[in-house]
Amino acid sequence: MTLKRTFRAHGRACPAAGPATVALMVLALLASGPLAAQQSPARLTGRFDREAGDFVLSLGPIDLPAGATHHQVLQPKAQEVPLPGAGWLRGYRVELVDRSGRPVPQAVLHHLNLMTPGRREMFSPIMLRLGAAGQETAPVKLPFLMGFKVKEGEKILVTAMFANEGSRQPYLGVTLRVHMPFTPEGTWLPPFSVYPFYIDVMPPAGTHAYDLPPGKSQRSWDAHPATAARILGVGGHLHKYGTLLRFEDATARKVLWEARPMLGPDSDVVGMPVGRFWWRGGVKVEPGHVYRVTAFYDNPTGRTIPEGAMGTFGGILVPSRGAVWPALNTSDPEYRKDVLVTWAGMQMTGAGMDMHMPGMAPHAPAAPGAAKKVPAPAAGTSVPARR
Ligand SMILES: [Cu+2]
Repeated sequence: MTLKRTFRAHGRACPAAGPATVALMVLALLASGPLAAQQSPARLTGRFDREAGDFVLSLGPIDLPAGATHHQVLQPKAQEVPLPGAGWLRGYRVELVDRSGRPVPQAVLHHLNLMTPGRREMFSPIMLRLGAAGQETAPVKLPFLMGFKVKEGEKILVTAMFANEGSRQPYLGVTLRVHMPFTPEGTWLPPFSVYPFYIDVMPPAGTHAYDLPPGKSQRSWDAHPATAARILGVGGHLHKYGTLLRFEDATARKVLWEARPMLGPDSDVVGMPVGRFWWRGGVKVEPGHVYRVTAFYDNPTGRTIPEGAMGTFGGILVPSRGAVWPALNTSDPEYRKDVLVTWAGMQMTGAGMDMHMPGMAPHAPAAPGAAKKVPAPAAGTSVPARR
């Protein structure tokens, strides 16, 4: 993916938002601006494509003037639709067409986030993330016979942002379609039920890009699962100058997975390896342990890059035998903040993000998931940079 572009987009898109500033940002957003005064006509609809076997989300129409930054586009609001039936979702791919049905390049997709507002994440109380996509995200497909079980009428919440920067071609009446392979309940060969999970190096709710200091740096987030589970596959997302993403059991002082980004010309991050563990029954995680995600960067520019970094880790897991998925707590402050930020359209998670369901990513080589001993971290601090 062209991280340079993602990166610039992030620079403008993700105003630094600590918890204290989010409320102010909401107010600022609600206050009148040239675009805030206008309502986007874009509506979200869902239908079942029986022929393809896909549940299809459609969001549009969206007008993308030539050269428009995401600030100059009338962005669709966060919206949700109910699923028409019970079954299993098995991945997603995005498609964009203009009002005449002509294909529109995926480069106009700044970011897309798919959530199930009626459920929470395993490692935090925020809404469950089903997936994310940006301009370079390839189709995401769960391994054969794995799926995320959904109920009839369950809602899918969609946030998306568009831009047409660096293009002389306007695109009018654009519709974003998200095709989600769907296996209805009652099938003769039901998929094995798995869940997505997501951990960011920034706090769960709010903006996830952060300022990248010059030189070597690292940022960590500690979390624990609400119940015991087995992680079947993982992946992640870093920006330019990212050098390593690590997931470790801080309690057991064991690295469970780490990967260096794949680099393209200009040292742009073009992808991240994925880790696949299902062949060995998964990697066990338990509520009594602390798990740490760390993003390592080495910024050679000699200056701080505003909103220049992200560190996102995610994958698929199954609750251990006898464990049940944690219930949503709508009074949890972190959950409430997530809802506020999401519906205000300010959530920047996942611009250029590969996915939350790795192991489904085509072309991504498996990374060694070998467990290694790491130096003992002091409680609540980051592990020493070890590159
Ligand atoms: Cu990013």
